[in-house]
Amino acid sequence: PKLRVVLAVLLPVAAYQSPLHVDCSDIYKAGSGLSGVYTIYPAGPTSPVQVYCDMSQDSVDYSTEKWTVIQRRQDGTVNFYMKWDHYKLGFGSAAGEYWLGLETMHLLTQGKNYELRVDMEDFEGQKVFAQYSSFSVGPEAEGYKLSLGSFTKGAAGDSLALHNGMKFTTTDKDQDIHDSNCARLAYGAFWYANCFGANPNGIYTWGPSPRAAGVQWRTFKGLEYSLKTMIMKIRPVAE
Ligand SMILES: [Ca+2]
Repeated sequence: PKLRVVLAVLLPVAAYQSPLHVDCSDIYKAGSGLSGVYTIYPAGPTSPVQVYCDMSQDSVDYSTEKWTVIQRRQDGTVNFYMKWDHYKLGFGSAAGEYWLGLETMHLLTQGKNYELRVDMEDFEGQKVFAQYSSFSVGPEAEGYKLSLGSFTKGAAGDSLALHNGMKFTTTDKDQDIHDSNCARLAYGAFWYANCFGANPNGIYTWGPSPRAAGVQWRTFKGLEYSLKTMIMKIRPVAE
């Protein structure tokens, strides 16, 4: 009899499907206010994705940021010179360096309106960022095309403008507008044009880099300097 009472209490709870968190903003709303690795479900309950949530405070108004990190370079421990399938599905570790994956980025940005911020730091400790009013990634059938809003702020300057509207290119899938393959020329993978102003997924080469193949942001340190950190993160535009 006691068991029956317990079941009667528990069953309605078990039958209730807890809401699935789609991004770090949802996780924050559910009560988790700390930065760290969380599981999100952009494609539903059968497809969990590990992600790093940046819940740090805004330096101006002290509001919590709720950023979902989609790309992170910080120490060169993960090889980013990868092919299409890896960029489609994601690779690396949410606790360290990683690429979230184009399919997940597409699903996320199809569901909500996001803004983009790119944080970066050089090897002398100088930290800057670049922020954009919107960020979305189209479906694979359209080459995971990048749609970027206007540059809104940041001392890093705008190095992504020429990437807006471009399809994604990897060493084994050339969708750029250059005669050759920009992913091979720049040792990376990105929404290359002819070829790039930013190369976030380039080779990690610890500072001065004689050729344009490093982790670069042209309007910050030029195309012969590979940055120490590069972090791309998104959050829903004020709801
Ligand atoms: Ca090409």
